[in-house]
Amino acid sequence: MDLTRRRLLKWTALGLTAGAVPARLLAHSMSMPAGKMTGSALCKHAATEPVTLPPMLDPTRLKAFVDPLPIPSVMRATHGETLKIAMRETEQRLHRDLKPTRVWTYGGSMPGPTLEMTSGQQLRVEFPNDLPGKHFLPIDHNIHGAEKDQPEVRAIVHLHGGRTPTSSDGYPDDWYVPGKSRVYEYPNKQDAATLWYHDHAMGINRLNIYAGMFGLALLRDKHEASLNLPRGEQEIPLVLCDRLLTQDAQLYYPVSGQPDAPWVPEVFGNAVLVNGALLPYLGVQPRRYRFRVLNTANGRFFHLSLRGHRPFLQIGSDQGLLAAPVTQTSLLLAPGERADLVIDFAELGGQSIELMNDALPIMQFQIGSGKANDTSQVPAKLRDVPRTAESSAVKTRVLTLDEYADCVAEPMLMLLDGKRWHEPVTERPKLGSTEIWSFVNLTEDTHPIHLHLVRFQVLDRRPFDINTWMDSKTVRYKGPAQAPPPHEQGWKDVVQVYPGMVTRIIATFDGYAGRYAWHCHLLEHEANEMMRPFEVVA
Ligand SMILES: [Cu+2]
Repeated sequence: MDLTRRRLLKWTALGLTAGAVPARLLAHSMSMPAGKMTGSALCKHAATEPVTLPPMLDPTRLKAFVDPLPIPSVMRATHGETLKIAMRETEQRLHRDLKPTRVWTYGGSMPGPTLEMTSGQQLRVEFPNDLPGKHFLPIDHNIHGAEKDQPEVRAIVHLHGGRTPTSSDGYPDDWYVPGKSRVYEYPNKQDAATLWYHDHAMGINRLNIYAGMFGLALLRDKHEASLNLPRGEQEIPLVLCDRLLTQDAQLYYPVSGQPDAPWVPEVFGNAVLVNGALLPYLGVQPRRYRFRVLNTANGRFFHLSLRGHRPFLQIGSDQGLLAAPVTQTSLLLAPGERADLVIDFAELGGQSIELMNDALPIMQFQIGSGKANDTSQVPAKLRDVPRTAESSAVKTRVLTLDEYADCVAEPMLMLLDGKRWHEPVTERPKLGSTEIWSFVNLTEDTHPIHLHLVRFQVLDRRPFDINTWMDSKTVRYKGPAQAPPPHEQGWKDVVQVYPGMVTRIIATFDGYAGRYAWHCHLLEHEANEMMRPFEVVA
């Protein structure tokens, strides 16, 4: 039995959902671009031993919908004061019948507190690193930035989706150790959007985020407030992630079986958490609710629907409101992406309905009986989202997404444009200029690509011939360009770059000059080394 097959069985034995996981793992047994990697480096995984797993939790044996959905606490700076949120280890109960789980948090809970921010008003947040000196998840010292001579525990906060000066953007090399602290300044000179904050420390943020270091940040503006969307108790965050939990309800981070190189290409859990809870319920009234949905998973795409494929409205995406609401019956949310949804429970009084990920429920809405006086609205026009004209772009960059497998077809490295993080900066857009970035995906995976600093629009996706690219580095299209669906026509900061396609985005690099990161938001890819710097030059 070859290794890929063996690992696949191992993962399946963990009770992972049928279908999605094996397909994605299998997708990795692909050929590598010829001539890029040769010699013994290719055989880094050849000596892999079977991994002895601790006994794992079977979440299907837990009683579902007995815990109320936790709502993260809210922090706002009403008088311009500096907020303080310490990174620290704690224990958190993920389900009524489970022992508490060790987690690393912002402010003592996973997710951390929701930051409430106002467009145009600067927010200052101090994030002291009060984490322990030792990591409790397996560091791979072969990963760039996580070498043996580096401190084990390092952290830096990135406000995902924020238009932030580079000094406060959480540049991955800019980490600090336990006992140190830093104040971040968020000018918030941007439209209302569902942002989030998470760790970005070089080489280990996949572990820090897995440990629990993420939280929501809701940026509001006057226009959005004028729309009379559901608000207050009818506006609910849904922060989604999956985790591998042991029978003792502790986080398990999978390893390769190579003790010196424990990195694995993707991580999928046996338990889906909503706001840090396993199979919670939310009591609602028979009226409209607005849900701010965020996928913070390391590797899992959530394929969300309501049971029975009951329709709901999508009103926003990563960077705020869409131009108009879109009726959806399901939604595929990649790691890093956000969706702003409105669900109307008016016809469901006295009933319950589950939020599903594929065929599995992840939480339940329990709708009260009687009538609710709902004065909220979802206007047919939400805001202007003018399309950025292709003709306004001064430059088009063609950038490849690459994956390199070892001698036993195990993925061992992913790159952007064939380059590693530490190589010289090659993307240097001029401040205020508009560019098209054209992602040529040479792998067999969808990669959610995220650019810091900017918001962008998806232009199109178009199938291309990979063999022609391999032979001559030219794009030969095999079919017509496909416009993004309506829910992807708003402002975005993560784009799902499909296999076999060229995906084009258009962005104006305004805001601040300086060095930023762009990367795949599958955290294991990002770590090894699907992340590159770019520099906005004044
Ligand atoms: Cu990726």
